Amino acid sequence: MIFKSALLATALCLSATAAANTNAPVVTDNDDVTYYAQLEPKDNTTVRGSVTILPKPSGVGVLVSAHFWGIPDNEQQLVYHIHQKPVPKDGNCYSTGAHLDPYGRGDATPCDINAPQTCQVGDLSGKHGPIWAPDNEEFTTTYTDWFLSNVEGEPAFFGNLSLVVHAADNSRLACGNFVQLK
Ligand SMILES: *[C@@H]1O[C@H](CO)[C@@H](O)[C@H](O)[C@H]1NC(C)=O
Ligand SMILES: *[C@@H]1O[C@H](CO)[C@@H](O)[C@H](O)[C@H]1NC(C)=O
Ligand SMILES: [Cu+2]
Repeated sequence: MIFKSALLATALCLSATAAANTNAPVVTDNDDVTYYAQLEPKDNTTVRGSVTILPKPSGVGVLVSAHFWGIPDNEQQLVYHIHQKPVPKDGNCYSTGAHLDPYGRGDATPCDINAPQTCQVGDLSGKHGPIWAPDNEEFTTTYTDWFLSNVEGEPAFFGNLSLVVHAADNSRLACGNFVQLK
């Protein structure tokens, strides 16, 4: 009897874990390592740039520093994400899969910038704002993200994945892989 209810409790627990809309937990055990992703130059876009993800002294969260340039002067916002697969040798940004989404939130509802824990972990522009450069074709930002992990094997680990920049129509403009700097 005891065994049976333990099994039942485990099953209930598992189904709760698998349910959609699980909030991303704050990552508190990040390592002292830096990752960097540079967009591979593409002939059909002027967009270039990189994202550097640095450790914070506390190990709680990570510091994201993004720099993009060559942004078309058409007053449209670009978005950028960490995607769930690396860019293959042929450089095709459409081979990088969907967003890093370890808690199974899905794409159905847009990310609420005021509740970033409810967003897909890889949705950097959803959580922190789009690429927006109406005047000078260049955009720089730095922020803390609480939900990314730089520790291999953790659900929110991004170090073997890719950065993808999309146009306003969601087409994939440019992409590049994360590499560890130290
Ligand atoms: C990235 O590393 C994680 C381990 O943290 C592994 O589970 C996953 O399969 C790797 N992803 C790819 C696309 O190699
Ligand atoms: C850029 O070129 C690639 C390869 O030819 C193509 O797959 C992609 O759709 C193009 N992107 C845009 C925004 O035109
Ligand atoms: Cu994307």
